[in-house]
Amino acid sequence: MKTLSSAALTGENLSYIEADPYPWPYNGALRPDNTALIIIDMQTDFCGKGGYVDHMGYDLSLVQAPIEPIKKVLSEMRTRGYHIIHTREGHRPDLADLPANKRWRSQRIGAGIGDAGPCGRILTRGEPGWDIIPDLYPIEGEVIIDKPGKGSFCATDLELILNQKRIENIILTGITTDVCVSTTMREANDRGFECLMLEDCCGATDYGNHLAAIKMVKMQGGVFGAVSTSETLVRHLP
Ligand code: C5J
Repeated sequence: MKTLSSAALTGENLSYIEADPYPWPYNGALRPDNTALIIIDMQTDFCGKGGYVDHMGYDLSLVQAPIEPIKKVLSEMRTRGYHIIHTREGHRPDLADLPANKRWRSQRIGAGIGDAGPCGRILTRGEPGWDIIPDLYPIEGEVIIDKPGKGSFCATDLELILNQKRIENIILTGITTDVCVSTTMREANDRGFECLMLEDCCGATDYGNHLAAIKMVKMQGGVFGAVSTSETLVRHLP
């Protein structure tokens, strides 16, 4: 049987997304069966009123900006049969998986993980604030990864699931660009996955950090992968 990698080598059936610093994916092997959209931490705690990020006093408009672009990409990729994966950062109700230093740091800035807030206990599994916002809520059949840390591979079964589904390419969206999206992209890149970040589908609590995180992906010829936009992706998606 002919594999897609051999198709790429012989120049057959290649599909690329216009991206910086190279047309993505590197081998042109872009198909619904080998490509996943990962939507990272689009939870009320990270972009909603009364959530964790709001508690910390950040401008919510920065982390809400990607909602509409992600909605468009999600709808297109769902329709075309791509794999869709959602993640949620949060901790067990007994906080057994919450490192003491992470708890201490959150309490120090008045947004203690596990403490009560207007959306329930902050970043605690099962609470209203911890769940994914209604606009981007997963549908039947989509994978949800619950993670205790920033990276989506740490202490989760994400790698096993990607391998079982024969996924080679990952399109990254969500919040925050400089923390959970960036950490996940780095973890995925080191595991051999070909990664694309959609810049308008990401947001950070600090706009300068958002731009810096995007810039870091593109250095050294695309050290972690490539960067594109929702509009470009939708235009080129096979
Ligand atoms: C943070 C995240 N910033 N989803 N989490 O704590 O980026």
